[in-house]
Amino acid sequence: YCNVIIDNKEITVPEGTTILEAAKKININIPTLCYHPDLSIKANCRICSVEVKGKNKLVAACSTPIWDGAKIVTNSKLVRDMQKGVLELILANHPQDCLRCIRNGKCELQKLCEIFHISKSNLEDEVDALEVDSSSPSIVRDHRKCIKCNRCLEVCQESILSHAHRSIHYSITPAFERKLMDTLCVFCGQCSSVCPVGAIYEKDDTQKVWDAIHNKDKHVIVQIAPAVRVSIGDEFGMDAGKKVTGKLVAALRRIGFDKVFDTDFAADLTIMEESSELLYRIENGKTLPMITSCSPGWINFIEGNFEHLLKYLSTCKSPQQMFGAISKTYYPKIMNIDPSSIFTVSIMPCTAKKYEATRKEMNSSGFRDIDVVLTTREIARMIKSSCIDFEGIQEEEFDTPLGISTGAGVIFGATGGVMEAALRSVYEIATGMALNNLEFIGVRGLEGIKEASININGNTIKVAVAHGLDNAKKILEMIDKGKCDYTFIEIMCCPGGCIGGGGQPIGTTLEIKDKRIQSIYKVDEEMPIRKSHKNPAVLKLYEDFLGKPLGNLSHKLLHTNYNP
Ligand code: HC0
Repeated sequence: YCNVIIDNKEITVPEGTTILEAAKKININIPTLCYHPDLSIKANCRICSVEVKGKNKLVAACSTPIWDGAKIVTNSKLVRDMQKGVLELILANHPQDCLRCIRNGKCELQKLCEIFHISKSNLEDEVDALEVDSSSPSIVRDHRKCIKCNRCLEVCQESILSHAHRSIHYSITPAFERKLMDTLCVFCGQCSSVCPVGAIYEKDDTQKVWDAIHNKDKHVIVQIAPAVRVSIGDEFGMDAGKKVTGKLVAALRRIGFDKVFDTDFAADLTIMEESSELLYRIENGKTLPMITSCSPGWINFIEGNFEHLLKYLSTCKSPQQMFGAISKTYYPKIMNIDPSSIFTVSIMPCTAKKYEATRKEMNSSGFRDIDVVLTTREIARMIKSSCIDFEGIQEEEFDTPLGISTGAGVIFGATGGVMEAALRSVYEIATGMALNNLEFIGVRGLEGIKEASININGNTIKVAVAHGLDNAKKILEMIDKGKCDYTFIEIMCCPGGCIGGGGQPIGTTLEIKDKRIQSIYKVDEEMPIRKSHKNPAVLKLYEDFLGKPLGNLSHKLLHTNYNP
């Protein structure tokens, strides 16, 4: 242990504790910028410098382990001059157009400037005239705003970003300064959720939605992804993980959507198709293992890097796209509406979903499955700009029938959820017996690769769940080497699954992800129906329209194939 004094306060901390961590324990806030609790320590911005008392020496608090007998001062003149100097240097190379920036009010640099009363750099303006990269439908890179903290580079699952040039021309960029669309970027958006400023952000599609809502000829419907209901509360200062489904439904109606539906309905539909596909493959000796296909970042990854393994993917479209296809066919039929007037919006925790919706093959109904995808952050902006008191708004129910769902649908939002939902149905469909214990604990939690097995009609089916592309790669390499004995595999691109998607509120950490996961399982527990194949609205959809899972119409509308 080390006995130390920080700003005249004594504290004892275990050896190895950094100065930043020790200060936090006694509620002393040291400013940080490149530091992020879930990423490695870089110490390259130096804004967290503190003074070693009596030595006239500054050290970086984020990276320096405290030592026994240390006397640290966090607010001396030396420290304050250093902090202001760092901020002025950054500002000298940063556009000062905060009102026009997407991160206005949520920018860590802006916050620090406010704290230190810095409104303008006294240094000469050196902002580079770099072009904004808006080549992808998911993410925008505005290099001029980059403060070179390296968070994006570190969180990038595909190592798309790297260092280039030296001195004042130093930059973080894809190799050869390519545009994102010309790289193997999977558009997961993790970079955008850790960027402390507005240098990487979700492509804002909110105006398209406002235009549709204000167009009297459009019938505008919206679906809410499983993971958004336990995350959007963060945007309104509510407790992390708080379930706010009813408030979100109410807020979307206030904004002007004609109907508010649930992606969980389509998740149940996906389970019907995916379970049937799995059983068909098992019973007919077709390609196994079968791998889930609902995470678009994951699909981009396998298409870009392992095209020879595409045959292992389920042919099911994701729930987002299944919802879209149904919203342009079955829904207008039962509502007696012209399908060309329907405008379908998705609220997703994910930036890659924007890309998925633009894929050329996602229009088998004759219309685009999905017209616009908004991330959690974008819909929060729409709610705020509608002056809605989100925390105070009275909860409302989803519209029917595309708002009816089960507990199996909602757990899609956490890693392992698709697998658990599938197993609940596969077992009952294949054996005709009731499954008593619905909770497959083995596939829950944040471990990188999880395994479980289930006995179906005397055969043991081994399954696996992976999240994050490093883990996905391990699974693919096992398959490639013929060393994979799994029958069914769930893969989600983002660490933690969709609750940790790249379009989720800024400030998402591991701790917050964990709270969202717990909340999602609680929602499942409280649902009256917890198995997808018992969803009455899905059963009626088959009875009145689709026929049966894997039938001709299902194939046309709900399945797809993948491109290398
Ligand atoms: Fe997900 Fe989904 S669970 S990918 O994470 O499967 O984005 O929340 O909406 O489509 O349902 C995201 C979340 C979805 C889809 C569903 C799946």
